[in-house]
Amino acid sequence: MRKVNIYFIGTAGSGKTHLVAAFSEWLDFHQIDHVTVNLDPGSENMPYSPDVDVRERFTLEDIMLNYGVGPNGAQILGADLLGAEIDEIKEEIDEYDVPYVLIDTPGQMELFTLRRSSEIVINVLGKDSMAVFLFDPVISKQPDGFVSVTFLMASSIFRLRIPHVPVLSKCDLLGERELERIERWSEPDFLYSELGTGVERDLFHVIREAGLLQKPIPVSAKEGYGMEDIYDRIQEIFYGGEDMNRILY
Ligand SMILES: Nc1nc2c(ncn2[C@@H]2O[C@H](COP(=O)(O)OP(=O)(O)O)[C@@H](O)[C@H]2O)c(=O)[nH]1
Ligand SMILES: [Mg+2]
Repeated sequence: MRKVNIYFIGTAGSGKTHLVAAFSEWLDFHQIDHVTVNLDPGSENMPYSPDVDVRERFTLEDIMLNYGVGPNGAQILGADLLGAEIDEIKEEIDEYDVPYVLIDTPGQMELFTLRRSSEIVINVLGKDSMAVFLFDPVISKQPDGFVSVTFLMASSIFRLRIPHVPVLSKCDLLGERELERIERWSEPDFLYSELGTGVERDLFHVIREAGLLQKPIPVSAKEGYGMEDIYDRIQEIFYGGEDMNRILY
């Protein structure tokens, strides 16, 4: 069966793990087969039980003990170990004959997006891959924060070279007017008018020219909304006949 790998990527605490749980529940409810994979060796108190879990191979604590490093060193080593173990993780995933693989990535996004092991992971797990990229609402509710997160998404697209679907996570934390304002920032003129001068405006031109100014899908893992919209985007990307080379998000 064709397997689509969906990587959940975003800054620390943006809600990746809870969104994997909520999206998995939504798929269950609609009887759509899938498997959940946790690639974060430091994950604690998870809201779902991953079907495949890197923590069965190593945890951040194991790494700190075995290599005599602190928490930051352990995260970096963990990211590199992931590349070394990914063939075996793939074998575990392949035991499930399902169309969708939901992949929860390490807490700090740069551990996944900027390290070479992520290229290895994506290559090994397969070319039918995409990312759900989370915009944290606490950061994204200021225009300069929104632009900054858009740049983080750009770096992730640039490194991973797979389609990215931007979502605005934890929308239950935003008031109606705050949400409307963020949604309007995908209109270039509106965002431009809200930005300061100088470098903010220069960077704005870069993201607009690159076609990165997108309206993120509003979602809430807590209240369970937005899941259908994510599913629809996945369908469009993989089954909608769009040219994969042309889609970056
Ligand atoms: N209100 C609210 N909080 C959320 C939501 N999703 C996640 N959180 C909270 O945000 C924090 C970080 O979430 P987590 O999924 O662990 O983020 P990760 O580091 O990106 O995996 C946790 O305290 C969650 O309870 C949501 O949809 N709504
Ligand atoms: Mg997490």
